[in-house]
Amino acid sequence: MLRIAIQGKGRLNEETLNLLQEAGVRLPSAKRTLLIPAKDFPAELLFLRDDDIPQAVADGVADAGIVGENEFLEKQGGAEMIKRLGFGKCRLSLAIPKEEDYKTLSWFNGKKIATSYPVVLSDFLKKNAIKAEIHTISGSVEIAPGIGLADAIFDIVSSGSTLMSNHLKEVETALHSEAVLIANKSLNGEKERILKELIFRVDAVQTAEDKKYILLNAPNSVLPEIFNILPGMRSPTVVPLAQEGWSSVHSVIDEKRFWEIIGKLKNLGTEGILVVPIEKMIL
Ligand code: PRT
Ligand code: ZN
Repeated sequence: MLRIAIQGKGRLNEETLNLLQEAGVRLPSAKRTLLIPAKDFPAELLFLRDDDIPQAVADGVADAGIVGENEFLEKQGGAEMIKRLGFGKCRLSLAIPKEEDYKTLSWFNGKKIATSYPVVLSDFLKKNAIKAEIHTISGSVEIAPGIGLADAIFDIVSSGSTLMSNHLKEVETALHSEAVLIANKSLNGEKERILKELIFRVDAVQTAEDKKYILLNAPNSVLPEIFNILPGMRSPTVVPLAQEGWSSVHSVIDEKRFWEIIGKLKNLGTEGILVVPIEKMIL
């Protein structure tokens, strides 16, 4: 049994549960308790505050966890980062009052910076040889300059609208963060095996996410040109149609190249193009 710590409520909760569900780690629909065994997979989910997840995994209270990279880096040591998960994206940035004239990081020398991420901030300042005072507060960091508690802040930014409504401007980004899968460094053989299976499944979900399955009908004369456009997993599948001289072609394409590929295929005289999402993909 692998115990996975995830955020109980908050920004990461829903997407974490979605990802786990797509990986076949489903929860019974009944009531939410602190610890719930998954259906059809040897794991149980432990619902925690995001701040507590890195430590819980480091201490072995949980075997693995899903948490923002910002929290993982702040609570240094212990757990091991396994994989980036592609959601919960944000950045950790320095912001200062809008009206300040800002040119370089040296602006921060001798200043007081409010943050909930003193460890990440202190690393960043050290790396850039800036000497500033760090004032740790646990919430509503963005109001600190307005009430005279600090000269600047170091906080999570996503759209930037919180900064704007507090008359602040983002001037430096220290970290681009997203949700990450972390694990305890000394799992036993059985837990290690379950974690490997989980990683395998998450990989399959992620690989499928930016791919589409495409089916189309084409005159046989243009098949060689289609093979140049459509890569497929090995190569496209070709099935003859009942109508003489025509085939059905099946392949997998990159979401990013979707419109480019469709344009080229239409120009070749293909018909009946169907594009369908792929749920899982094992390479
Ligand atoms: O209760 P618990 O301690 O578990 O939750 P929490 O309130 O500490 O965290 P939560 O749920 O707000 O965020 C969990 C994780 O989501 C963070 O650790 C980040 O990894 C990630 N994340 C992604 C964010 C944001 N985007 C985000 N925008 N976390 C916080 N914010 C805040 C930001 O601080 C700002 O004040 O949302 C506000 C709005 O941001 P703007 O720039 O869009 O205005
Ligand atoms: Zn928190």
